[in-house]
Amino acid sequence: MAVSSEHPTIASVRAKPPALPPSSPIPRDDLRALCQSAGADDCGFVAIDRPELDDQRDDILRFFPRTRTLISLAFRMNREPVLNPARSVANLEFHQTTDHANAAARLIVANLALRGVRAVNPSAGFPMEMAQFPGKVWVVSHKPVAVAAGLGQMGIHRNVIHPRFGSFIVLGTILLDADVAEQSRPIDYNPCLGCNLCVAACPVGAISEHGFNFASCYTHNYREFMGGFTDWVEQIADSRSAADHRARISDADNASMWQSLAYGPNYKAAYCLSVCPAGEDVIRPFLDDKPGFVRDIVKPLQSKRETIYVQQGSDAEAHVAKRFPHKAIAHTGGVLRISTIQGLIDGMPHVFQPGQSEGLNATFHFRFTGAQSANCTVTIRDRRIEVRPGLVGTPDATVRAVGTEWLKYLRRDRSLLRMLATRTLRLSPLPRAAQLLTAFGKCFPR
Ligand code: B12
Ligand code: SF4
Repeated sequence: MAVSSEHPTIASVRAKPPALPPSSPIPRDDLRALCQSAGADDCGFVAIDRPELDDQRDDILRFFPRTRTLISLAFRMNREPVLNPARSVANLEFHQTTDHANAAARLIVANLALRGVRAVNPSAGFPMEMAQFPGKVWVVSHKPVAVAAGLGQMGIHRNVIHPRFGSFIVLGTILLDADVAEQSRPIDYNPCLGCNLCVAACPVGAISEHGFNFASCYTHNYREFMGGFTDWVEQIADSRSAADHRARISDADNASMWQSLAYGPNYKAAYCLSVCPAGEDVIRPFLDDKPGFVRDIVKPLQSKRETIYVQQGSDAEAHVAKRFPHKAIAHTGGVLRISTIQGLIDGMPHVFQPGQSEGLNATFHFRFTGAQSANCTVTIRDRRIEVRPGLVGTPDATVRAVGTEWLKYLRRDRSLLRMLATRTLRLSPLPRAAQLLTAFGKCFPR
């Protein structure tokens, strides 16, 4: 391609000295001042080669190959709106703080560009990379970066708790093509108090001694996002008439979806954050009067009359029925669609239902053949699941299936249980395998 050096743009640029990237590391205090002036409430700096980034370094470098340092940013949310039972109020605070985080990150990147430093600002929350849905749609996992950058530690509710601001923060990350003179290090204690108020407040029981139940939280809290939205669309497609549609979805649910589409998606809960008393700036009311704190902050969320979205046969459904009988239960369709056999294998720990697995202690070998061939070993024991690649040890049951056929069934029915009940699989040893696999299927509800 012949480009004339006489072109006015080229001539003008050549006439000026180039904006050189800094040859020495950026002083930490300079960068901190820049982040604060842009609106960040706290920040920290982590080099790309730090071990805390091992499991996401490849993804980050694929996205921005020049990354040498990550800036982690924390933005404080106003606490009173977040803990208010009115979802319209709490969601406004989440959305506005997230907008503020994105605007501040953008400003920092613009300022770095003026200094000759190339940098990018992945979004704090949405939008994300939906071409990768239902896989990992986020560009950077902000939480591990924040922990490495000394902005807090993960609490029992699996959110980062800042030593001062507590759980009431939105996180952001900036990737930059420069070194920073002094890196940040993790704080040496966890601000989480172990009070378990998050466990008590979560309407779907997503936080327990078995860890974080991703499927329970995602099905209810994200009813109006991604998979929940797709289910809503499918309900419309399946409706035979307006009356049939009305029987499936209430007017309030339709209006809520409209509101989400018009004004930004509404989270249904976030109660785990609302009730968290941790953090120096936050803890005082809890320290002064614990019963009063529970009465004023936890109880209104627990006693709120609202609809809870669950999958049929899930731990969440059992939890709502037992702990919150005054809350209405609505069944959703499958909100986590499986599109590849590898996705099925990777996704098993995220959709596993510890409660439904009670009494099942067995090891399964899965041998998928054909276009999507893969082997894996799944062990379910004491309400925990372990998924290992390859065929390990002696199984209690083996499933042999053509991968693409398996997917076809899953796409149609979206029920692992029904899939396992079909006779298209070759199981061994029969009939014990069939019995064990029926129990296995219950751990992954529709
Ligand atoms: C995926 C995601 C979720 C998922 C999973 C939550 C989770 N605990 O990770 C869902 C949809 C359930 C969710 C819910 C919420 N989230 Co969210 N979420 C994210 C996101 C996009 C990535 C999280 C992540 O890094 N996960 C991976 C590892 C690091 O986390 P983990 O706990 O070890 O992994 C769990 C899950 O992520 C899941 N998982 C891990 N890998 C994979 C891969 C795939 C393909 C899938 C499907 C799942 C999955 O399994 C693990 C255990 O259950 C970040 C934004 C970002 N770009 O970082 C926000 C973020 C973590 N969320 C945030 C918030 C505020 C919330 C909500 C309060 C939203 C709301 N208003 O209701 C709730 C709180 C629920 C909770 N107790 O965690 C904040 C947390 C701030 C903080 N103080 O730490 C973040 C950082 C957004 C932000 N910019 O501030 N979220
Ligand atoms: S509510 Fe209590 S247990 Fe849960 S994260 Fe906060 S301090 Fe930890």
